[in-house]
Amino acid sequence: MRKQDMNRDWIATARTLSEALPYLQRYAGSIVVVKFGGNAMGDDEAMADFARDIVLMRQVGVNPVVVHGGGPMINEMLDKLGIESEFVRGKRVTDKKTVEVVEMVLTGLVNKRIVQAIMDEGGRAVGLSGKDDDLMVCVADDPELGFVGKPVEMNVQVLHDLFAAGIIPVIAPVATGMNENETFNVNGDTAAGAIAGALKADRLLLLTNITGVKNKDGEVITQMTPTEVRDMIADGTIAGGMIPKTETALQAVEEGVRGVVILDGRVANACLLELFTEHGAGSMIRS
Ligand code: X2W
Repeated sequence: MRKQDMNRDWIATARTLSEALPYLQRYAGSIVVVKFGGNAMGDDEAMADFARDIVLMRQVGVNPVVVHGGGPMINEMLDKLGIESEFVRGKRVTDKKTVEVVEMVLTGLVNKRIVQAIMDEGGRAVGLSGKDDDLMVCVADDPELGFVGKPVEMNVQVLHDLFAAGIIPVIAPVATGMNENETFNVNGDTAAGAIAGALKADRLLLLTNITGVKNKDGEVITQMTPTEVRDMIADGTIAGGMIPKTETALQAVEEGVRGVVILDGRVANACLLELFTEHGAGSMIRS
């Protein structure tokens, strides 16, 4: 009895692998940028699951790039230090003291936690921020927001060098400016979109804590064109925090990313479900 059950399991596993072949072939050699938001990061076990998916992608010949957020972790540290911060149109108003905390939390705690998780799963990861090799150079996004950066110049050669070496880049959304000694806090989605655009990535996966873009009846829409997204923003179907996400997606598609998917990162194996199965996950935006 026990033996039969085991046989069934293994046969199903083998079939699953076999069915993945066309998807593995489609994505071999491609570039997939994964935005891992602070809200999508769970406990250590969920982090290990995410890391295993990323290592698996690399193992089957995909070039994954992880761009992370960490908003909740920044909030926690600002609270501890008694520094208040507010959000305007989804972005943190960032003064000099705040940008120091943002840089410490993102490039230190959060970035290294992800690098370590990938290493623990047997991959090779290197953590960097937009400052490293001038990867992402910014100007001030809006005077009202202080040191919040808008990417204006991307230098992605370092990422190609890491791909060639089989190393997974893990990027914190902190950037350098045009002037000496400037540090900018960049929204994680904005940074991921700019990096995916500069790489002309095959996919940008925006992992968050919602199941996707919903229509007026609250159902997740699985496929959308940029025109449909613009119409849904105009008529208010897309609102709140989904606006910056979909705007990032539109810009990325305009810059040559083949498809952007907004999906729930808390679902087990979300990245694999999207890339390597017919099922897919979340909402895909492509022309
Ligand atoms: C974000 C950077 C982190 C981030 C912040 O300070 O919270 C701005 O708002 P999530 O977890 O992806 O939200 N920067 C300018 O984007 O984190």
